[in-house]
Amino acid sequence: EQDLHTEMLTTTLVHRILPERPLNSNKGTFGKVMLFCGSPPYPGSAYLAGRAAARVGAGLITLAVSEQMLPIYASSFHEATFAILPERATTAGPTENETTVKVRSLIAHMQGYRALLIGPGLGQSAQTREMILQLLEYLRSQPREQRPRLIIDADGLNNLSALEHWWTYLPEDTVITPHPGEMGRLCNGHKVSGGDIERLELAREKAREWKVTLVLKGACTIIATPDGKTRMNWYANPALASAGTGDVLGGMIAGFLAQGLAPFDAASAGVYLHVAAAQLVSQETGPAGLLASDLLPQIPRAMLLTT
Ligand code: NPW
Ligand code: AMP
Ligand code: MG
Repeated sequence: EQDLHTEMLTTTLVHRILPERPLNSNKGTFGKVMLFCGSPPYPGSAYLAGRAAARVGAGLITLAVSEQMLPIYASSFHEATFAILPERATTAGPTENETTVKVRSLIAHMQGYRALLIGPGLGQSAQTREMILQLLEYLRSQPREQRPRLIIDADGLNNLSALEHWWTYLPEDTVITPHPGEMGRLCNGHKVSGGDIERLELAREKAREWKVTLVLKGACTIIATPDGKTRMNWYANPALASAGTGDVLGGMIAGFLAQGLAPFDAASAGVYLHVAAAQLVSQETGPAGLLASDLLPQIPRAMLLTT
């Protein structure tokens, strides 16, 4: 018989999880987040995810962007720093291509970072896929304590789901955050259907099989770990059914990973506070018309309200 036990996300549980803010802290205390996100059709993704990571309290946010994209972010996100990935890179030898040079540059910038978010708005070009694979290979080669914790969302997942046994490319402790469309692609194109109990069982089974912390998004979001633990968030809010809200969630979870939360707790705090922030927006505006960016200033308030 299958074990359906699951823990509901509540204010009390999230309050217990949230990182402390010691009086004598500095930005290093709260960790650095690197984001490999955004591409010309989707610049907003990196902005939303990066600011969301900052809003949950991470110390420093760095966007890895091409020179071409830099002006967009530099003029809108003044607190961020940038890892500028060289375009038309001069290669050091015959075996090195432009992709390798970009990845090497990103890895050099990533030293000392505690979280890495790959995916929102990245697109699905051959070069992007190759960069992701090279980054994953690097992360897998590093000792656990010396590499950033990884979260993969959106096009990060779409680029992987085309590969057979895609999950074997991931380092340990990875968090993935598919919506049902992305989850279907990760499951060999099988559509994700059924009610919340079926989704809970699917999430539990796949988190075990793929050895990931799986955040299966939806009106009811389910979080499952490789060892069979699950949590659920019941606070549905249709205001969240709008573009860019998933990018905000990915950034929030990355921001909590940077503060040292374990993957299951980082995902739980992110999911709960994402909806809590949406409730604060909807108190003013109702169930329609939420802009993903409206969530951002409400995130610290939502955290305050858990105390
Ligand atoms: P349908 O149509 O509802 O039947 P895609 P995307 C399904 C970036 N963005 N329940 C849905 O099914 C992202 O980060 C950038 C059931 C449809 O088939 C990505 O990199 C923005 N089904 C990229 O754009 C703002 C659901 O999934 C498919 C479901 C593409 O991401 C927007 C749609 O998903 C966006 O975040 C649910 N709850 N949710 C920006 N401002 O820069 C989704 N589906 O094809 O993966 O497209 O999610 O828009
Ligand atoms: P994405 O599709 O990647 O932009 O992600 C959408 C985000 O909004 C996910 O975190 C979903 O769980 C959340 N979301 C969408 N619709 C609802 C809803 N009706 N109630 C609660 N959360 C929702
Ligand atoms: Mg998304």
